[in-house]
Amino acid sequence: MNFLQRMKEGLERTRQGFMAKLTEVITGRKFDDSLYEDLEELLLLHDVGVEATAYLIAELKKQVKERKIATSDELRHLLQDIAGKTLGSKQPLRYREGTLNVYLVVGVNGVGKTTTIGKLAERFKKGGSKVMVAAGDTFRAAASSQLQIWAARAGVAVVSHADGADPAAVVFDALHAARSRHIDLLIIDTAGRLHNKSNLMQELGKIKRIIDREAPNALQEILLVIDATTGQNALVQAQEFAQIVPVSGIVLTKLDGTAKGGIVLAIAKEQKIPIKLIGIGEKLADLRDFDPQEFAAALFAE
Ligand SMILES: Nc1nc2c(ncn2[C@@H]2O[C@H](COP(=O)(O)OP(=O)(O)OP(=O)(O)O)[C@@H](O)[C@H]2O)c(=O)[nH]1
Ligand SMILES: [Mg+2]
Repeated sequence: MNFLQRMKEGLERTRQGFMAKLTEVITGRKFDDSLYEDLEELLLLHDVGVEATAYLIAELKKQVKERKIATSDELRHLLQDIAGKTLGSKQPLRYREGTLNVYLVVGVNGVGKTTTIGKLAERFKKGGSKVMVAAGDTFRAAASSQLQIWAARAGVAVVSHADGADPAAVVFDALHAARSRHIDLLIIDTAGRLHNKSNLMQELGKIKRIIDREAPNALQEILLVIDATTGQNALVQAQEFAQIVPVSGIVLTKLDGTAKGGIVLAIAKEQKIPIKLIGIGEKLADLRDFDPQEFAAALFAE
């Protein structure tokens, strides 16, 4: 199965929810206000968000005139085109050869942080990098053993302390171990923080300061993992985390589990932070570099 095919499958719920209704809404319709109202409602219903929806509808109206769009098929292609442009350009995960790369993975509980780390560890290990993971989630019992299972599967080193230990101390140790063992990539897991718990957010700030201090020359990515099934709340999470640490990329997981894949458009339009990875399933290959054009194509393809 090729890449696009798998992507289409991963987005099947959204495709069936959103795209099926889109076809229903536009087929055989006159391009008048009532059509645009129905389209607007459809977009909002699928978590495209207020800002992105307003933008898409305005662009659609404008370009329908300019390009003299006449059929519903042309309209669908135009919408795909506009959606693709709204998603912006591809911004892959940064990685620099010959230095230490540090990925700090943050996000509320259950979004898929540890799973994402496991998949990234395996991907980079397979690519020839020396990878280490750090169990910075000392808050939840069994969190570090879950990470250890992933690390064992990927065949990478892991640094962990006892449950309840200071996560900053784990990170400190991991950074030193990474340096002495000439690690290329250190990926740090963190607790599933509740964004309204200021003490936990402060802890995250402390971890960030330790990385800055102990590995000033490392390439850093701070990845915020968001569960696509949480809908508009995803935007709130992004804002709150971004206030504590300089989030450099979003990982949007569980797109396979929702009909509301439109959240991708909302994030792209309302967040300055680029989506770098998306999760469309449980397999290793289901953690994808986010490619806006490929995504739009998979979403709108018939
Ligand atoms: N369907 C699907 N499931 C996913 C995806 N990513 C993660 N999951 C599942 O989501 C669940 C939670 O994943 P974890 O990696 O444990 O989440 P976490 O953020 O580390 O959770 P805490 O450690 O409790 O904060 C697991 O059952 C994963 O298999 C995805 O892209 N698609
Ligand atoms: Mg976890």
